[in-house]
Amino acid sequence: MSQRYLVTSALPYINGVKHIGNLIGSMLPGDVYARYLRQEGHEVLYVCGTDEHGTPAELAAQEAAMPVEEYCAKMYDVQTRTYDGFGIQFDYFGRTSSPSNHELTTMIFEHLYNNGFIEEKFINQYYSPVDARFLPDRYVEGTCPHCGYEKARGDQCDGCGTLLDPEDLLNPYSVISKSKDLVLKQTQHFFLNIPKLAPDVIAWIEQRQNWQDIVRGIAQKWISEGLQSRCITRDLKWGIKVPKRYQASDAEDKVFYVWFDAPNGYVSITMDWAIASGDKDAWKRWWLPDNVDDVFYVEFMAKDNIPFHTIFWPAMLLGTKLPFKKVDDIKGFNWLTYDKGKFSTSQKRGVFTDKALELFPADYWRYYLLANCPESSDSDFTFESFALTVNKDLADILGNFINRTWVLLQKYFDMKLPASVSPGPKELQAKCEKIVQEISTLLSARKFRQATAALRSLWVTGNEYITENEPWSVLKKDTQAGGEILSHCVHLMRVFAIACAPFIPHTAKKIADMLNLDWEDITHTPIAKAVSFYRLKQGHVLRAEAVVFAKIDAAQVEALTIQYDGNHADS
Ligand code: B3M
Ligand code: ZN
Repeated sequence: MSQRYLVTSALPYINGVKHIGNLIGSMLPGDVYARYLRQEGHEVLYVCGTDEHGTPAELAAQEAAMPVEEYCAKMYDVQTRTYDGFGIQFDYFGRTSSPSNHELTTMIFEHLYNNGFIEEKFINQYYSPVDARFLPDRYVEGTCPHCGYEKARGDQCDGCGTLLDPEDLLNPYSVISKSKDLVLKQTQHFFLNIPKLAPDVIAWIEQRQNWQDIVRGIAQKWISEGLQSRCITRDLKWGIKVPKRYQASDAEDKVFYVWFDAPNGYVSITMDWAIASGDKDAWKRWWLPDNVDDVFYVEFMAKDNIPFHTIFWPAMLLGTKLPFKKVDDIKGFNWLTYDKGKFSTSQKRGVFTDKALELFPADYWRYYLLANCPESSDSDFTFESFALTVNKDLADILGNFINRTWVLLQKYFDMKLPASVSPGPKELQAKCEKIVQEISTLLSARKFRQATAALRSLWVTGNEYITENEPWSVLKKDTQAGGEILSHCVHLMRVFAIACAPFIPHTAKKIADMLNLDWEDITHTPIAKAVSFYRLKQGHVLRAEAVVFAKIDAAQVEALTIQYDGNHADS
């Protein structure tokens, strides 16, 4: 198939380091999928970047006592380095504050305006005399009228998840000064006329029967609750400015609402990738292809982002009347909870991505998170279950198999492959063939939890083979026969490296190094073809240094559980 694949992960907010739940809810599965497709030989473009506008960015910069541009530049670097540490292989990791996104978002607004999908309204908005400014979204907090949660934000209630307008809040106060002296003042704003776009959006969604239930369900819910016009401008300094010529002369300066510019970021980041790769028009092949079916576009995100990607952004794109590529499939994720509760930045509850990498190697996290991916329901992180998974699957199964093979090769064969055996005993081969097919099918269907379980069963198969055949005993009597068993194990390790590559690439690379094999070759062999048609030659030189998985002991689990429970904020 000549289809090319466009992959995006929800753009992480700039306001701080993300926790491991954010990682498994978008970027990590996006990476596994993109790596899998590249390995299959497909042309892939995987883009992501920081979402830098809106009140969260302004407020976080204020808290850090930094100018917002500087704060964003710093956090962009921090996030870039962190994802790199996890081995997330973006083709480009950009920023929504880039000039290209300013231009693109302005262009999209103008098309929507000219096509009659933008309404201008004068609305009442909270103004804080103490702060001498309007208070958009998160600058106002108060009590949720639906659930009574007392720290509901002006845009959404964290207690019950309902989307709110600041005026819905009871007992509102300014987040900046805590002042309750707020007055409603009239000011001009622009709205995206979603009701007018609704027939097109609904017809478009109707063609998306392949979407997974959680995604269709959330989209249908928004539609059945009645699509309403949404305000797309805000009274903020930081953001993409609404062109002056559209603003009433007495209006305060407005910028676009963060959700109006963030999704355009997928396109503008691709434009920045194109510029960096030396062909500034290369983005058009992905977003304005001659034939939309030449590109298969998959988005990865957590469930709270689904309404914006199924309705709001498609409505914007449809309203431009430009032939933009729109999403083919959305992979939505439930929540990863932390010890049965929420991750919390302010309370330092849970493991954040920068700390995670200081604690354990990236592949421990990748493997654990994929094995426990919150796909069909929420899943819960505890250090206890983390240690159990690492110790059992990585150390006892995969590590033990590799270790036993390597010790014997060193002892009896001076790290040279004893025999040219391939593809291995019939039964073992058949078993492995079946599993690699399964892994490949599951990855292609974007079922990460099951795919990881299948990967594990491949390691189990290897481990059972070596346990049942006892090369350590055979070698004492028959070097030839023992050498053959070990050679089958080496062959299996190559299969492991190929199958592991999208999931735990650092480990896969180490195994390839042990086998003295070319990494390029490993990452260009489709997983389903890992078993057959390969022959390592007798005498092939192997490398002594082996991959090790250090076990996590009970004392360490206890210490970490206490350290990250949110009651030890100095950790
Ligand atoms: N930044 C929300 C989030 O990080 C938002 C996603 C934007 S995707 C265009 O969950
Ligand atoms: Zn609520």
